[in-house]
Amino acid sequence: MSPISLAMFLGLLSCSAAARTLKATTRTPSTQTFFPPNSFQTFEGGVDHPLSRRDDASLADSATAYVQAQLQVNSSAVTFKSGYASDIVQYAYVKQQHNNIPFVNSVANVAFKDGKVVSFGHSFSKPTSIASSTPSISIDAAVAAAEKALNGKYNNIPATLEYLVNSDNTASLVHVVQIRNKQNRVWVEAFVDAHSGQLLSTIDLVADAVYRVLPIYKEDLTEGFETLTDPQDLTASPLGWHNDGTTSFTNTTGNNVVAFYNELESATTNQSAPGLVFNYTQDPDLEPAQGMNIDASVTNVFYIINTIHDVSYRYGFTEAAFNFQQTNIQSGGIAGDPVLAFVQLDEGFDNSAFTTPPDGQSGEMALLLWDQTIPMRDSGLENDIVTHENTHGITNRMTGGGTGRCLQIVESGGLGEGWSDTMADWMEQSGPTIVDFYLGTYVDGGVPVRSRPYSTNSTINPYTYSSLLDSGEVHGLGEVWANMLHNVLAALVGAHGFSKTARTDPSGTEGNVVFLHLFIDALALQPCQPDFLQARDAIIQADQNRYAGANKCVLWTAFASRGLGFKAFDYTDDFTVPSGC
Ligand SMILES: *[C@@H]1O[C@H](CO)[C@@H](O)[C@H](O)[C@H]1NC(C)=O
Ligand SMILES: *[C@@H]1O[C@H](CO)[C@@H](O)[C@H](O)[C@H]1NC(C)=O
Ligand SMILES: *[C@@H]1O[C@H](CO)[C@@H](O)[C@H](O)[C@H]1NC(C)=O
Ligand SMILES: *[C@@H]1O[C@H](CO)[C@@H](O)[C@H](O)[C@H]1NC(C)=O
Ligand SMILES: *[C@@H]1O[C@H](CO)[C@@H](O)[C@H](O)[C@H]1NC(C)=O
Ligand SMILES: [Ca+2]
Ligand SMILES: [Zn+2]
Repeated sequence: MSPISLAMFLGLLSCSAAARTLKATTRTPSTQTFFPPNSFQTFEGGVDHPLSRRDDASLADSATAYVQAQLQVNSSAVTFKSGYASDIVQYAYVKQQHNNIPFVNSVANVAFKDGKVVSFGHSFSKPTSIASSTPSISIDAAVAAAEKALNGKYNNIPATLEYLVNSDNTASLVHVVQIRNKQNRVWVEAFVDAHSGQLLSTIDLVADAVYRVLPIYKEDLTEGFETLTDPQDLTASPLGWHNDGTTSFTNTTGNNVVAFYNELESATTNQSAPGLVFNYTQDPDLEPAQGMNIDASVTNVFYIINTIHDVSYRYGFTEAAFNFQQTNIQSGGIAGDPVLAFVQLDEGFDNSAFTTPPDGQSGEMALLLWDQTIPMRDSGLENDIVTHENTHGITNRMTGGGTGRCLQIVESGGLGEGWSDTMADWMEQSGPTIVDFYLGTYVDGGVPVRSRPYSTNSTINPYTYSSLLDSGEVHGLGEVWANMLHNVLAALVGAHGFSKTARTDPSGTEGNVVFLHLFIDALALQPCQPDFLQARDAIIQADQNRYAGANKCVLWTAFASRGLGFKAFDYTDDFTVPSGC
């Protein structure tokens, strides 16, 4: 069996498990979109493509020519969707098309380095029948059908006409419309058959953090607050954090994020004193909405999201790589999409979420209160939760070229949860000994929300690749991946030391710098709907691209230590490394 069909198999397994346990399943319509099997190849130093010898070939031309040659299709079947160059690699994302209409779920991605192809992923299909490319029903009729079926409202984002490959390998012509229901936290792309008017399926744009609820444990939150002066990184945010490219603000509005109380975009937090001073003292004895506590939390959330913007920007989550900014300073990407942060959102308790629409539309972070303690606790004051949520935006945007559609199958969603925990883990490590990491210790009254800490000690965290079979739920899968990456981080830091300036200086050679480069680079390389094996391969290829494979054996050894070794397959652990390591 190929890794691909395995991924789908795991997806099926986990659907039934998810239906039993997850809040997400009551929120999400049960109309998941089919994704054709994908494949992913990495080529170490690279292979030639048809236009290799043409110096003036554009990224779009090189990518479409390569895909045509590999898949033996002509130019009418391939369209360039997006692409950009990082400091070392050029990434291209293309789609299958028919009669100039692009496919939703048959896509490809090609990465080039020094004129050679270093990786290629695709989920192109050969449908047995393709619906007529002239719609029989109007967009208005499609909107009405989707609103009715999903009990939500069309949000007026312009509809598109696309082809959707179905599980029976036919291709339907669909109107794609976004439907929201704020009460139920539904926000989906809906695919409505443009001939029959039937809602065929949806893509869920919301990534939830669903946390385990454990006994109450009171804890004071005075530790941790510090007064920071000018934390903004002017390389990543040349306008600072309070200018959106048009206007200067003295509240928590800026180019990267607008942070505000509840759902009132007008309820940003004002400076407490002239000169952009935001000095609000949180009082742990008061409820989150009392005293200065709202302003303290909004200020913290604004600071964290801006910091994540700046750190991830330094490592490659730039405008061209489909990031979140109101105004794009560097070229590439679509502007007008700062993160909107809803602090103390009044839509339930004990949760938080991040929704990632395509590049050009704001990501939305929903931070709820936790009612496990008295007074209640505010997830905006737990940095690892804000970081976790924000990282969903990074991974959903960078995988597959800015569509927000490429971490949808359960195994890919599990990777997404893992990366989100890992980013928080990375942010909180402070020295050359990589310490165990507990996600979510504050909101839940002092009890971590994950089942185990991430650890290099396999007594403390025994999860391996085969543990995926024990969990059908994205956060459970994510724990396995985050524990592997914790071990990869520890191995790289063990090999190359630790940089205390890694958050602002990506030029170092230390292990934590190397780790974050590989983390970000691999997102752009991996295919749409990656599985664990493909995500691992993308990290190893990213090392080839950036460091000429200098860390290849360190990486293999770390992955192999947690069962994702050279011969790992079909959720069976393998602890071996390739020959030469
Ligand atoms: C591409 O192939 C399709 C059938 O596979 C054919 O109908 C079409 O004419 C071809 N177009 C070009 C530009 O060669
Ligand atoms: C922030 O302050 C500006 C005035 O400086 C105001 O126009 C704007 O509405 C405030 N932002 C929000 C989102 O409330
Ligand atoms: C922020 O300041 C403006 C003008 O100084 C004021 O109108 C607004 O009510 C303040 N907003 C909040 C949330 O206090
Ligand atoms: C912040 O406010 C407190 C009082 O609430 C004050 O003691 C402190 O000096 C202020 N800090 C700054 C930097 O303004
Ligand atoms: C791993 O954790 C176990 C349980 O806490 C402990 O007994 C053991 O000494 C640890 N091993 C190492 C190498 O630290
Ligand atoms: Ca953008
Ligand atoms: Zn999450």
